[in-house]
Amino acid sequence: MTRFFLSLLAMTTLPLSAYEPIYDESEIPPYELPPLLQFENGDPVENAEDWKKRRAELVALFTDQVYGKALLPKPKKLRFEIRTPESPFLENGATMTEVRILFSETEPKPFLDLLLLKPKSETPTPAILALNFSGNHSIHSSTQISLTDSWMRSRKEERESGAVVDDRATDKARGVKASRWPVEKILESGVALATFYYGDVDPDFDDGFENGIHPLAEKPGPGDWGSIAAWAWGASRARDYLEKESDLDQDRIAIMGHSRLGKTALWAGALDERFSLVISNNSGCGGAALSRRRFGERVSRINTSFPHWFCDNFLQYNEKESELPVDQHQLIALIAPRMVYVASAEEDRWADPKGEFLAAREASPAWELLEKNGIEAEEMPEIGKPAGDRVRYHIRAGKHDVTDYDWEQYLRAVKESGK
Ligand code: GTR
Repeated sequence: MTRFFLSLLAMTTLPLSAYEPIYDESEIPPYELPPLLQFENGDPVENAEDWKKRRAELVALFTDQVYGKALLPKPKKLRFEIRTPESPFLENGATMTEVRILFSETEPKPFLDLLLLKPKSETPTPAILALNFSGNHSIHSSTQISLTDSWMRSRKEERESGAVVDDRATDKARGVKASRWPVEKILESGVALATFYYGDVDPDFDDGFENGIHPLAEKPGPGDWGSIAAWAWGASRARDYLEKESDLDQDRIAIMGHSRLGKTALWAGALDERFSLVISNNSGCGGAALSRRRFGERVSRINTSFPHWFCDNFLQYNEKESELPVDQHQLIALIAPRMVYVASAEEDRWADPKGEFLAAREASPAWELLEKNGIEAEEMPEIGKPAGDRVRYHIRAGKHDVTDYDWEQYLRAVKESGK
């Protein structure tokens, strides 16, 4: 079936208006999670050698049934064009560099514009690569940062304020998302920040995969990439560039994303073992939350609102979560023995905070098998009290968002990550 037909089917079977989320624990139907430390043939997974093979099985299942296979390899010749050479940024000796990462060996498009902010330091620093929703210019009001010129998604407010005109960002969009990006605090803590606009890689609307990086690849089939896998592929290309930066501590580079970009961070970090820490901020359904709990947003709803995010095979599991061969604790486990941070917000019921906690906890046996500590606690921690070691979790007060509190925890975690 074509992607178009399948998404139509998803829409006709479940109109958005008829969707009723479960928000009451007593209404969650009984479920059983697919086992983590057991091969698909039923044999037990007992040691680090076994885990390598089990990990490969799980990567194959998530690729084929959930996110889809990336149809582009790592380009043989990735071109890096320095658009703004390293120059002073803000105070305290920090610097800014802008790099265009070109995906075609010959053409000027498609590309991803990476913004890299580095603190002053005599020694290589840890770094966080974080995907952004609204362009690099949206994270801080500094006019030094170039305005993104890719297609920009917009809400009514952004069109009314003139921040987005004809699907392009304007100067009024500078710093519009600054509350989610405490740039000064990040740099003062001695951590570098790299970021790119996810729409450079694949504009976030269902267009039959005509734009972004898709023209470089063949048309996706039912087990091939949706947008999350495409954004994750882009994050790995940004990581390719960061490898060249001797000012960064290559053993301590995290990937971070919020919401749909938290789902992306998890998938990118699961596949790309160069990320020492993977941060999922309020990622919810298709991210850190267990699909089988069916709490808040569930598979049928996400596939209806966003049919382009996952591969077409995933549409088969609308209202049939128990038939999924995997669940999201197994996605988190793919990050072992590196570090993972799953964060929830108390009022973000749509993303199922408890389902995010349970997935992180149920992933922890993978760390224990590899002689590291995950989350031992059975119960969810209190608000504002992070739990766990190499698998870490917090729930903070407030809504679906990224706050200074979240960043403070991530800055501490990236420093502790590494071998
Ligand atoms: C919501 C979606 C969530 C989450 C969020 C976002 O509409 O239902 O899964 O991804 O968007 O990314 O902002």
